[in-house]
Amino acid sequence: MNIRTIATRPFSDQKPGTSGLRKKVPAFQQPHYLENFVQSIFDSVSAPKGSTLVLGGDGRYYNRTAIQIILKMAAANGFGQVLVGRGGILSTPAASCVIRKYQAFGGIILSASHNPGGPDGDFGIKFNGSNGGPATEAVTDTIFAKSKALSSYRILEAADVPLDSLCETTLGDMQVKVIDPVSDYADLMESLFDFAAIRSLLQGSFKIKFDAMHAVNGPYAREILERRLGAASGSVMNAVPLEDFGGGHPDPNLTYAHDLVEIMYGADAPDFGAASDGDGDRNMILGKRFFVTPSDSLALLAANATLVRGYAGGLAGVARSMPTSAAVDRVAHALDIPCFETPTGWKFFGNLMDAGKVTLCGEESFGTGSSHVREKDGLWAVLFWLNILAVRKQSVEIIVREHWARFGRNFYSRYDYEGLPTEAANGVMQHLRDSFATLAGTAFGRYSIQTCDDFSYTDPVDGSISKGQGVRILFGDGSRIIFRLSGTGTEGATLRVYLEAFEADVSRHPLDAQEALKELIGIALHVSELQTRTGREQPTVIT
Ligand code: VG1
Ligand code: CO
Repeated sequence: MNIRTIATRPFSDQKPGTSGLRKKVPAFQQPHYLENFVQSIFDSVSAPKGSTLVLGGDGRYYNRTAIQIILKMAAANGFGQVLVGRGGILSTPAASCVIRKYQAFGGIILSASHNPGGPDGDFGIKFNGSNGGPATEAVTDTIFAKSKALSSYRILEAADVPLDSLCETTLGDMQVKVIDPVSDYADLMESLFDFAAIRSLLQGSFKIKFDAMHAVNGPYAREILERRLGAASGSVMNAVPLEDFGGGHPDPNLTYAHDLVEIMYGADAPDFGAASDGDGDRNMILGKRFFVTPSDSLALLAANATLVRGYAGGLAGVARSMPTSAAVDRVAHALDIPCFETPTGWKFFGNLMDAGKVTLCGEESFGTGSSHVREKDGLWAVLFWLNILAVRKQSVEIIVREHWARFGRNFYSRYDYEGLPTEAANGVMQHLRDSFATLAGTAFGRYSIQTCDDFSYTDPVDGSISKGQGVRILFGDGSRIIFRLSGTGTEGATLRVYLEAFEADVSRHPLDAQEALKELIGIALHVSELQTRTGREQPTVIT
């Protein structure tokens, strides 16, 4: 066995963001760059000798190269076994499922999620612990500190390992086991949902369309929706994962999932449409010519959870990220269960789920999930909806409208300003923070500002504190404007503006969200001086 110790140099830019380290592919191709980060992970988590690691990614460009490097480094760092998805493929929720099912020490997931891929696109890497969830901030801080000081890494000198068939290979003292990336996950879904009821729904006149966006969920959706549930063949579109996602932006929203949106708003629209992102953890839910906001989707799943087998016993509690609308809070109140407000990013839900405090969680950014794994889960959300639809036998639109009539409607929208000069974006945030004192108590038309702050979170389980998680402008009637800088981009800065207004009056529920939020949008632009400070008149994307 030939283990080599290779000299590296510290890199200063390997700070994990909202979800792991994300950079352009050429950055990862720099000599020793990937290796530096991987060794920093191994040094930070100190796996006992002989531990099992799970490894896979969303199949984007550089996935295969990175997997071979990581396998050889795992062998040189004392792991006993690596479970790797066939072809190097594992969706993010499937990786979480496999870590938990086989009680692995942890896993490395290769993905830049919804960011475009290809030789000039993005790549990413993150570590998940034995609970199947993203490493906590304490761990990612340690990884970052090590990456800035590392002087060498260990790697086994060996030939590449075959990954395209289910087989076992030896790499030094380590076993590499290639596993079916879909079956464990599909079995888990079958244990949570009533597949017989969904199958009979899909075999009637009810039609669905699922857009895998040329990304990782294609094989999962084909197996679950078409094979196990009998949806008409062709119900899953763009089902073959491509290294560059067909040149698209694998982000399931009304802008980027345009193929699906055209179908769902077209003449002969199916009854239900859905899409997921690059690594399969996000979801967008559509009815016939009807869009369900992710915040409403979370609230609706919570309100209907007991209709679904895996959740029939009720929910321990729910959690949402701070910018996500408070629609789910109203459901939690009605159900008399706790509701937690966390910073953005799935890593903050892990402790709450491990402690049994919450069952469902979600984010406004098209992320929904539960304690069945420790990642958000795109197909799971689709199956949850289909199960509810199979039981309630009403359209998506009617179910949502009934929900609003009962709980009120939280109008919601997010404006993204992408690729801004970092200084200008920081300037907007600083200006807002400097304005807190003068803004509190100010009235704008029918809205008056009650308080402003920079969101800070104290984890109720381990007491850790996360500061600077987004500027909140809170109004007397529960409306909110939030400003936050993205932690997943790879070019300049992305400023997100989140807008929310509550409406109890049913006669105003049919209003278009942009119309209902017009006044708040005006206030947001005014108080932030966003347009003058960044020179941007319009957002890049509105969701
Ligand atoms: C974005 C979303 C956040 C999500 C994160 C990872 O982060 O806003 O809600 O958890 O992406 O999702 P940011 O920092 O850019 O706002 V994924 O599907 O990219 O792993
Ligand atoms: Co994702």
